[in-house]
Amino acid sequence: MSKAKVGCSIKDIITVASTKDLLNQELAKQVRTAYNRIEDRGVSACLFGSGGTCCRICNMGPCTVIDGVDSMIGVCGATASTVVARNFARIVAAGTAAHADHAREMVRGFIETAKGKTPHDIQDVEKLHSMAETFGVEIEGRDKNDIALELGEKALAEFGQQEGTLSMLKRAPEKVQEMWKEQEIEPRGVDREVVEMMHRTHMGVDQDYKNIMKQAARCSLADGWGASMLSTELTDIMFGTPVPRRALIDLGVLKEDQVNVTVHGHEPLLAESLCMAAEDPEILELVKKVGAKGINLAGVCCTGNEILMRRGISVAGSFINQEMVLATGAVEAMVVDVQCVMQSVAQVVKGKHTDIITTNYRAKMPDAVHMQFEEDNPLGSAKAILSRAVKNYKNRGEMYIPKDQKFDIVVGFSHETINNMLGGRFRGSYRPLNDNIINGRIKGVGAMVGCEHYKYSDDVHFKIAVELLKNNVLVLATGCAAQALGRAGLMRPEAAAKYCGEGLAEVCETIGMPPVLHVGSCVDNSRLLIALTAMVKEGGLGDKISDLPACGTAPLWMSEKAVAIGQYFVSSGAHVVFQNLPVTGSKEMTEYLLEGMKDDFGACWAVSEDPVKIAGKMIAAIDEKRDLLGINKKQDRVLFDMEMRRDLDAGGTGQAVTGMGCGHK
Ligand code: SF4
Ligand code: MSK
Repeated sequence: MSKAKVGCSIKDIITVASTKDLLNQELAKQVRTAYNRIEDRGVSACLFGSGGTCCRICNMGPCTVIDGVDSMIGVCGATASTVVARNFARIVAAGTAAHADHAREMVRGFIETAKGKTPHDIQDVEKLHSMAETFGVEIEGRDKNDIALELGEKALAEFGQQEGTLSMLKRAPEKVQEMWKEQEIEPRGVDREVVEMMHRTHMGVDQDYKNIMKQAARCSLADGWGASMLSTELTDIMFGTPVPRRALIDLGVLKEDQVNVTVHGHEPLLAESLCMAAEDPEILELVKKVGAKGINLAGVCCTGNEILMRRGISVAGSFINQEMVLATGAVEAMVVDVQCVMQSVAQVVKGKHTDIITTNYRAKMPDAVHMQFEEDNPLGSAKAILSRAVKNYKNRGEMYIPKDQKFDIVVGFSHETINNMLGGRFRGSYRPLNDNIINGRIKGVGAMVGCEHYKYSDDVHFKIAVELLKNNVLVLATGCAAQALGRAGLMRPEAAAKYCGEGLAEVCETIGMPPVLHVGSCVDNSRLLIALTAMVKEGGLGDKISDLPACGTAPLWMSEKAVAIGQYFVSSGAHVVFQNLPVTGSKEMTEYLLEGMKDDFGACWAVSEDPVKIAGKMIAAIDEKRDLLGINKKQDRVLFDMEMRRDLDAGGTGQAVTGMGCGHK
């Protein structure tokens, strides 16, 4: 596969047409981007860093350790396995901390909303009641805001909880809960697991790689089933659970005659407030005054996914496009909060009219404008930010928008959408999915999640997805991976006929769904845990997540969050394939991650650099589960006759298809 080598031409690894087009323009040639920096970096990656064997956790080091070489252990005697495990576990802790801090902000916003102190509302009462049940909050005869307030306070308390277990764990299949108990990895409190992980990886504490990894597993579960799931669910309750919508993606969503404001980061409180402020008469008046035809909000990265899923707002670009979005010269402001914002964005806009506006005291950067998002005045903050952006419009100079580059996508596949789409609004069910997996029309489910980066060609996600679809594996996608697949045209119902094997194509065409379902942001990987749990509970595919013919990948992982996500999937029983892991410096750790974890959690990690091989490993893992379930027999092709279609449609499936037309922007 194409891989960026030091000193090679990075253009070899760019396949996204809008990026190619823009980089060929004089305007874009004036800015330095990650593509230039990759080309210019004069040193190759450190082998100790790549293999996880560089330890700098005490001042007797840094120590570079070589596995099996006695003279190359740490000054303190730490072996390669200990060093690699500590480094890996700290990645999991950092990823968990990022999701947890995001989740805490959402819970605090949820509480403020329940108190009536924000312009938001409790929108999904059904989900509110279900979450209340999980947290033991009484709902009978109570106002929705009362319930929400008690729920929010109980949820917030679980971040600092010291004893017991997190309430959300009860949502997992019983056998999975039993496994966690047996392995002693049930998280007690969200923050506690991160703190304990950092303590145990401090110099001279936990020096048994398996014991370190046990805490890494517990920490990751505090992320997936604790923080992330909490964030997703409370965000849905506040801003609405996603339903299918049509939208657009890629640089072409920017508009020449409008004020373009891009929102980048992760926490949707800011983005939702900006969406509301963009409709405010005062702002619209200001827009008119500067001679623009409107205000065009567009998403970047996971904030983009949040407002895409809930509002159908177009996405200008994913992680690797953040500099490209600005290089167009057409953006009046990029408003950012936390995570995945490259420091270079402030340099890309130097000399341009564009403002980079940081909004969170936790995330400032040099050369950006800081406008604190005030939690007790979200609309006021959002209006102040937009006013500044609108005023910039008059100063717009040279610009280039690759106009033809925008692609139709259908998004909004929350667990509830999948449930209703398959089983019908009134008797939502995963039965049709399970049945189609059992009868072989669908081989299994592949989750494609996580980030992108600049080391490999940017069509890796597409290549993996095409292999999976051809082999009748339904793809569920989140994060920047989802955006890459949307940009590649796989999130349109028509893609089913072009890319899927016969069985999957038939199911997609009958239901009218795309073969790749956009499930949300990186926090929303928790929706995948919910979907896997629903498949187990529906019956016929075993009684644990590890029994399911399902497998995940985050091929172009960049962020520490992706490793936390990978680990919580493995700790829950779902096999995952990554492109690489920083554990190769220890034979024991490599063997434990790639094999041994299976004995403990029923699933393990796998690695491969090549996209086709990644897909092959996922398919092999799915086939192995099908064999164990006894459902891997070759099925005769059965065409859906009218009666079968009626069966599917009786539950409202057809409605779900036609219902997908909403919200086209
Ligand atoms: Fe070196 Fe041990 Fe200190 Fe790590 S903890 S830097 S291996 S002496
Ligand atoms: S934004 S974590 S690059 S998915 Fe969630 Fe994208 Fe990965 Fe950031």
